[in-house]
Amino acid sequence: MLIQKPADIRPSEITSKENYLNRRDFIRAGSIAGASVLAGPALGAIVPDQQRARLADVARSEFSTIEAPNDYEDVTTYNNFYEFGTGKDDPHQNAQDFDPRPWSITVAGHAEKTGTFHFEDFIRLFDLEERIYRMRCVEAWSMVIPWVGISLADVVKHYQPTSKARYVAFETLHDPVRMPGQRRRVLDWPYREGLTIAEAMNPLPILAVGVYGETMPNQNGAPIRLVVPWKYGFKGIKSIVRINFVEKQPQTSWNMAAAREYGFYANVNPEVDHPRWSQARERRIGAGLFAARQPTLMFNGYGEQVAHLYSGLDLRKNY
Ligand SMILES: Nc1nc2c(c(=O)[nH]1)N[C@H]1C(S)=C(S)[C@@H](COP(=O)(O)O)O[C@H]1N2
Ligand SMILES: [Mo]
Repeated sequence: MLIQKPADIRPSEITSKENYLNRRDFIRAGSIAGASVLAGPALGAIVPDQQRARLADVARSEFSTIEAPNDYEDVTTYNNFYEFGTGKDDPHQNAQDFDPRPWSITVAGHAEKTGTFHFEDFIRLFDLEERIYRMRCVEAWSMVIPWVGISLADVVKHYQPTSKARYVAFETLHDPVRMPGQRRRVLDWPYREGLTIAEAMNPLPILAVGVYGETMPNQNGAPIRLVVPWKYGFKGIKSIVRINFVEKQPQTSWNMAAAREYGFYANVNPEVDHPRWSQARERRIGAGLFAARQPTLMFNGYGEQVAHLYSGLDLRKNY
């Protein structure tokens, strides 16, 4: 990392005004390849990506942690995105040529409003916010990531699910030409995830469209991905093309691959170990080679906001 950003300074205070766009420009910029609206010089020097643009007028949400975010390089070069390879550096290496625009999102199933929408039309109805969240991967590492996104609850309310809708299912783009990792059957593509309606209506989950005040880097799930901060990272499905309101608990990729290891709920829980490793502690990326692993918190520290969703549920059985 060339420049270490001090904690708790908004990206907007670091980056020069020229790099800012108004919201209309941001939306337009996304569709112009090689637009002149590049990341600030320091960021551009690390990860050149012609398509990134600043997201303007983004207020920080009260749900943000005051913990120091991981630096930009960690967030954008240490990734899990099997559509672009199974290594940590693969997504950053192999997703550079992925072009996430134009993009459309289909909303289907038990809802009053359904249809297929251009990405820009889909997000423009909702307020963008910055949400700095802890992310705990099931592999026992963690980061703090400054996302920019829209509230999933707002999206769900807008489409008006009917009483038949008990779950929301999400799907990633399935296109082995554009996502070369899908040519190997490491998972049953497309990547699939889901939440209960109550989880989706909680104020914490977001559909993220950026990090560090910029449009989403490809390797982080461009142009739009789910973030559910109290669940293991694999629930945060990337590059979403389909949102489906369903009656039955949907099949989810990691659960289909290894049900004993990855449950549908996947709430962060230091007391329920993965069959092959302990979940009691985590390695904070960027903390340094000799830093001690830190304790993992129940619900990743978001219990106050979400524990009520699971009252009466045996979290050992419903892992
Ligand atoms: N489509 C898709 N979404 C995905 C994954 C994936 O392989 N494919 N990996 C998941 C896992 S295991 C984690 S930890 C997070 C990582 O998000 P990040 O790379 O933006 O930190 O994305 C999740 N979303
Ligand atoms: Mo993960």
